[in-house]
Amino acid sequence: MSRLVVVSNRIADPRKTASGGLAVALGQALEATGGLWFGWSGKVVEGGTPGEGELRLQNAGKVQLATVDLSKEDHDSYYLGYSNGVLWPVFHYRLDLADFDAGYIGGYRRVNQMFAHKLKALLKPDDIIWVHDYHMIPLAAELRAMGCKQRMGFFLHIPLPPPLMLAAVPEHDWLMRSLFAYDLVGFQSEADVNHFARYVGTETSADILGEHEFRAFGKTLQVQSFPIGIDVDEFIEVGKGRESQEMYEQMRSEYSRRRLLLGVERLDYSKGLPQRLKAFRQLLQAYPENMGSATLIQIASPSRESVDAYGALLQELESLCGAINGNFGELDWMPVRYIHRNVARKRLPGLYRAASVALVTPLRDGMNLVAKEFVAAQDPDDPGVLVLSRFAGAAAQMRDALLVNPYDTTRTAETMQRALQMPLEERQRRHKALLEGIRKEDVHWWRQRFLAALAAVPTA
Ligand code: ADQ
Repeated sequence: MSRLVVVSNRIADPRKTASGGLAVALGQALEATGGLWFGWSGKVVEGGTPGEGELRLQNAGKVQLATVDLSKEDHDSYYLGYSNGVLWPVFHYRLDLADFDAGYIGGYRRVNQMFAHKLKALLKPDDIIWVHDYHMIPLAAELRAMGCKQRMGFFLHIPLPPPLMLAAVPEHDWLMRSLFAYDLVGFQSEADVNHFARYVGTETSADILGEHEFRAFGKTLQVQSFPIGIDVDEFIEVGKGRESQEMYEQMRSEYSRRRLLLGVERLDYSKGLPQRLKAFRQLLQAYPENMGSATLIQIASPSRESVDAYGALLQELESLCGAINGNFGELDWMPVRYIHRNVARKRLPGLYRAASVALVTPLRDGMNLVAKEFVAAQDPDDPGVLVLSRFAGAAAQMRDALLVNPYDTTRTAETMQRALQMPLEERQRRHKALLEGIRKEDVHWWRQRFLAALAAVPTA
């Protein structure tokens, strides 16, 4: 069996449960082949030389972890600048938030070249290489330029925007061309695959050989959707643990006379937090029976705070929460509890289970795993209701959620009310269908489908 090599910007030790479902799933695949996981160490070296970083190797059971440090300059241009200041906003349809600084691309190329160079020294001829996400789009092209012939696949965790919007990235030609260095490219949804097909159909001279097969730049490429899932059984197990049970009991006793609505995410403008708070305010205004009862717990963990657009969002959120609590709160009831922190993964299922309603309302999201975790954490006899944005990749699979347009705050408020009032029988029916779906298409299904498709690609 060929060795699996996973490459991603951040890596995780697959033996630590705190790492989450994706790390567990990739860890299992890596362990099966005695694999290698390569990425940035998370360390930024002040005064380090751009394009250089120390490589460290470490064994985690059968898996080898290889990490590289980044110089401050590389971190600023590759990570904060190009990846999170250009690609992230544009790929989430937020051209207004992109920072088209012409200096960033140099760092992005330089770091990808450095990663390719360091990785090449560790590769064996029959390795299978699986590269993840927008930080590393040109990695295969760099490896190929150095003579690497291995099978290479790429998975994009975030959406691919329509061609017109993609073309807002100054280097769109180069980026899309560099995807053709892979043998297989995977996206989260069919919508993303369609955007890719339309882009190569209009902006390149590619031959469309089939629904999933394209030929351009002397290379044939397979493109398919592989919607990512969670490890449902593992998450249910975490939910049975002491920390999760304690969290559940604590929330239930603290909010015994209230109805809980819950949002959990990284603090990111793609997640639709201000729109959600405005919809919640409308819920209180339009349905006054919720006064003194409905409580929104919004957990938003700190993320990328040195990117400008995130600072503005933080301020907007704090001011909205303050205004809602000031206008509607009582001595014994605060409508919004906004917590700018991480919740330990071991406690998360208990928190989900204590909520009557989950608000998963991103403006745009590749998939959104919180929606799936919420479903997995519910008590099937008395489940909570999932309100889900139609702009999350997850909406294509989770049709039994209550789907909303998060920009339409009036109807989102109506839907929140519907969720709060949903009869038990309907909640059970919807939850059962959702749980079946996330079980069938879980993270192992996702990984196996991707790796099987990659192994099946005919290579020259
Ligand atoms: P993210 O944008 O990070 O991921 P998501 O899919 O929701 O979004 O995954 C977040 C994970 O982090 C979940 O497992 C969640 O439990 C955890 N998490 C988030 N906020 C937390 C908090 N405050 N405290 C504790 N845990 C928290 C990107 C893409 C998504 C895509 C995933 C996977 O943006 O669209 O679904 O990758 O492909």
